[in-house]
Amino acid sequence: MDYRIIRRKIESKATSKISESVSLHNIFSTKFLVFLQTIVYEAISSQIFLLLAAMTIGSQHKDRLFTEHRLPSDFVFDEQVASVFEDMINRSVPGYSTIIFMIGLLAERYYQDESNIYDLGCSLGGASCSILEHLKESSCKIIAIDNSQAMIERLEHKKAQFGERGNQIEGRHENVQDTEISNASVVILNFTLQFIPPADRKALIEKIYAGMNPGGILIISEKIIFTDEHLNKLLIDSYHQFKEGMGYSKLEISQKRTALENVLIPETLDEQKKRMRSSGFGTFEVWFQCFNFASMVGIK
Ligand code: GEK
Repeated sequence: MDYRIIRRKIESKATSKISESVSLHNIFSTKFLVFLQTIVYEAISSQIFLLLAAMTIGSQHKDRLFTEHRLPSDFVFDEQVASVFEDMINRSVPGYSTIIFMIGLLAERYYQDESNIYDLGCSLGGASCSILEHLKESSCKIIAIDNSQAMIERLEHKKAQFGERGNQIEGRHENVQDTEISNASVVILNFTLQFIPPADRKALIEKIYAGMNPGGILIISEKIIFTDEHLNKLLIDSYHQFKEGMGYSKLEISQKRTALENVLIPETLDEQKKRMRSSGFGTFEVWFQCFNFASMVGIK
């Protein structure tokens, strides 16, 4: 909801009501005008109340998890995070909505009839929903996996927006490392691999490759680091500037960074490339990058 529009409406209503009452001055007595003005002001203040109520409801979904000073603890994808996740990821990952849209486009191009689509570490199912929208005519099956119960519960509600078609997304509360991959033409790891222990990442990519059909696509998006120290600092600083621009304070940025330190382990693009090649992907390339965030495609 755009509060500026509501505020403008209230202000213009107030102005028009007051000018109306001024022109009525000639016709009605002062007593009657005072009565009229009271009604007008009451109407305006009740609208202000509605505006405040709307702002309160809206704020329940805004990510304010790191606004107050807190003791350092590792970041977890719990109920609190799930309830603000949409706002959090949109304000924390530059290009997130572009990546989500493009995942839909790529899925449309690479999906093979009667095959499976996997959204590994799906969170609220942003990528799954984009795919479902792009594959309107198909009866594709999207297997959306996350090891956060809170995320999967919310995904179930989100699916409802598609009516019957929402059932083409099968949400599963599971560790992606235990997921069996088979007959896959599209596999998505959208900012998930970075949360898998580095020593286990190769086994996961190999398992995905083995479960993919020839001609299938794997889309991996990750936070990345750079071996050149100067460049690394420049891109991290630029990213923090982006976050400030998105309304996060310096305290929020630094507390979130500390919470993610042991949980999100970024790698260089070279490390990603090497692992993809040694797991069998002949074709692999970065298709999107903004600061220290990149999205890559591997084709089997
Ligand atoms: C999106 N892809 O909106 N098994 C299953 N899920 C996991 C695991 C695991 N081992 N580890 C982490 N996750 C989404 C965004 S968020 C990225 C992905 C972020 C899940 C975790 O619970 C969380 O929901 C997701 O991976 C990472 O397109 O928050 O930066």
